[in-house]
Amino acid sequence: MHCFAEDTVDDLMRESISCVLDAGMPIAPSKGPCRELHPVALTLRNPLARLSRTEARGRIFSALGEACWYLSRAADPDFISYYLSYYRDLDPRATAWGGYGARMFDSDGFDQIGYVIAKLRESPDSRQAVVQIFDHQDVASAHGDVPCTCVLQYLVRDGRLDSIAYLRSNDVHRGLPHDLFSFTMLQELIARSVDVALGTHTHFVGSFHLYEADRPEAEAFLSEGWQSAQPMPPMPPGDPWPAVHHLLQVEELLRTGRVDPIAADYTADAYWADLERLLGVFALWKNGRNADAGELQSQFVSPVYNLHVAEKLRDR
Ligand code: 5HM
Repeated sequence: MHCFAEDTVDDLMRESISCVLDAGMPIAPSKGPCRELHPVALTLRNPLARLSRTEARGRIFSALGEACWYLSRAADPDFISYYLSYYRDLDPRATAWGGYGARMFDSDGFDQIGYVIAKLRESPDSRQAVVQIFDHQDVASAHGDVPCTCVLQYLVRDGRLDSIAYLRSNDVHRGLPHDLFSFTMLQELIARSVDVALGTHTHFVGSFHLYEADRPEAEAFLSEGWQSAQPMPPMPPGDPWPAVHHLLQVEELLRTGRVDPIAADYTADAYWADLERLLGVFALWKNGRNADAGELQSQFVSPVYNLHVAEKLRDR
């Protein structure tokens, strides 16, 4: 068992990538040769430190897009393909099958996240606040996308919400930073909904691997010696779901080109407006309009995003 506990995603990635490179065993699954550690436990002590400096190359945008995809409660393949090119190569039926959003929020008509919130409000010591993602149906017949996340669990202890994930399989270079972003955003949404503080996030992984094809980028990340990205500001207190609803409305308008990112109806709340503006910057970049982003760029309230936005806009 390999255990890592760090304050930031970047420190977790540095420690765990180094260990995969040093001690990983070669395996040859269908998606390509890898180095693998098994099993692995990673604890992110500060879930707000969910941004990786590697995300300055664009992962903040795909990670936020993927989180919105989950929150949209659907599994629309076009939605996620807009943010992550990996899904463009996947059969849309596989993406629609494997998407987490419907499983989390509308699993055979049951809203698992709503259940977790209600359960923890009513009985904070509960051990039943569990969200199931992987299902036996995923393997009972062949599917192109079998969810890697099996289960998420939430525990309120000492007035803080801890989140625990079990993943049967996790790719340290691409999957891990995205999964940590979405799962800790979800953790913070649940913590606000239950009105408790944010605890830690622990990620248990069966197969923790680095594809040989990603080794050069992973080694470059280790050798660059960057400081970790700044933590995100905390989500405002109170019920976050109206703000999520607005975020998803703005996201859809931007993604489908029905609003100009310069003139979108960004919300008044600084925290949520920054997230909406990140999606606006991404929409400009997608349309080759990097040069138009100046005004939008100047409207960010938190300085945390400056680096990520500036680097995205340098990327043409
Ligand atoms: O053969 P398998 O189904 O495990 O391949 C899926 C690949 O996507 C693995 O490398 C897995 O680790 C990665 N993955 C991830 O890291 C996939 C998902 C989607 O469920 C995820 N994290 N959330």
